[in-house]
Amino acid sequence: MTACPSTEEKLQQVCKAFRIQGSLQSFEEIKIGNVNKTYRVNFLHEDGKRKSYMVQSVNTYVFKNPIQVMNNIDLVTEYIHAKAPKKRVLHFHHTADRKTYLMDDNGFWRLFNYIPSSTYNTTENMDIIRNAGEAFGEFQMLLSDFDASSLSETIPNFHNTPKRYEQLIADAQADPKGRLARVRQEYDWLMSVQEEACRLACLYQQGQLPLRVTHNDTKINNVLFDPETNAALVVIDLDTVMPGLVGHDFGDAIRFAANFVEEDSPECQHAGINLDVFRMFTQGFLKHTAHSLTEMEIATLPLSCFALTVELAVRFLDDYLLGDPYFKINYPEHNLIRTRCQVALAKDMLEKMPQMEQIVRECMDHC
Ligand code: GN1
Ligand code: MG
Repeated sequence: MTACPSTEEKLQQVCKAFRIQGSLQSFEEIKIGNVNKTYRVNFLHEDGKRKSYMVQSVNTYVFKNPIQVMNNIDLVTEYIHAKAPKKRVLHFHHTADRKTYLMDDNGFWRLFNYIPSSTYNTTENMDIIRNAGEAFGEFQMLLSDFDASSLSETIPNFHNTPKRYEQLIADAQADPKGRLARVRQEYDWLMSVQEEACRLACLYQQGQLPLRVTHNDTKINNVLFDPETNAALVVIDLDTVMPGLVGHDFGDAIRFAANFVEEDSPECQHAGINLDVFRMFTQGFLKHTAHSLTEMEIATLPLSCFALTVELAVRFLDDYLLGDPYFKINYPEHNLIRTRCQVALAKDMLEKMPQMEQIVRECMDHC
C-alpha cells in the first residue's frame, strides 16, 4: 500500500500533470464553496516570473460523473468564447493527453489560471450588487440560444423543489442519526410552506414557464470583480450549468446577496432581505434579460427568491438529518445553523413579498 501524499506533494503532482513549469513556492486553501476543495498555488517560473493557479479537487460524492461536469464546462465556455470573444472565461489547463481533468487514486482534479480579483459574500456596495446582477443576466442571455440538449444533467433534479421535499420527508422518517427531534420546529415550518415553495416548480410542470440554460449556483461570490473599478470580470463555477428556470438563477442570487447576514450566520434573528440590495440586483439583472423574459417569468421573480431559499433550507436540513455527507461543515451543527438562517430569511421574504413585487414592477418600468 502506498502512503497518502501530503497536500503539498499532491498539489505538486497535479501541477506537474497539467504541465505547469517552475517551482511551487507556496499554496493556500481557499475557503470558498461548500462542496469542492480549492487551492491557490504560487509558482516561480524559470524566467523569474511568478504566477498563480487555482487547483480544485472536485467532490465526487456530489458530482457522481465529474467528466460530464467538465464536458459541460468545455461546451459552455467554448460557446461563450465564440459568441463574445472579449468576455473572459476561466482558462482550464490540459494534461499531456489533452484532458481538462486528472483522475487518480486521490480524486478528480482540475487547474485554471488565477485571476487577480475581489470576491464578496456580502456587500452593501450597490455598484457591486448591480454589476453582479448584470453579470448573471448577461450570462443567461449569452446562453439563450445554446443547445440545451448537448448538456448532461450532472445533478438530476438539482432545483426540483418538490423532489427535495420528498427526500427530506423520507429521510426524516428514517431519521438515521436520531436528529429529527432536535429540528422539529424547522421541519414543521418547512412543511407548512411546502405548497408555496413548490409553486414555481408547479408552474413549470404546467407549461407556464420556459426551460432555459441556467448557471444554477448564482452566489455573488461566483463573480470575480475588478478590485479598482468594481466591474464584474467573469462568472465562475460553471459546475451546475444545466437546463433550468430563470428564477433559479435570480432567486438563488437574491437568497445569498440580499440577506442581511451570511448564509450560515448563527445570528439568524438578523437574517432578512435587504430591499435596497434586492432593487439594485434586480435592476442589473433585468438590464440584459427584460426584453426576452415572459410575463410569467417576470411575475414570478419574487416567488423564486422564496422558493430557492426554502429549497436550500430543505437541503441543509436533509443533510443534517443524514449526518452531513454532502455539504462541507466546519463544526457539528453547521448545517442546522445554515437551515435556521435560511428559514429566517424565507420568513422575512414571505412578509415582504408585496414590496418585492412592487420593486420588480418599478424596475421593469425603467427598462
Ligand atoms: C454549494 O459549493 P458551492 O458553494 O459552489 C451547492 C449550491 C448551494 C451552495 C450553498 C453542487 O455550492 O447548490 O446553493 O453550496 N452546490 C452544489 O452555499 O450542491
Ligand atoms: Mg458551486
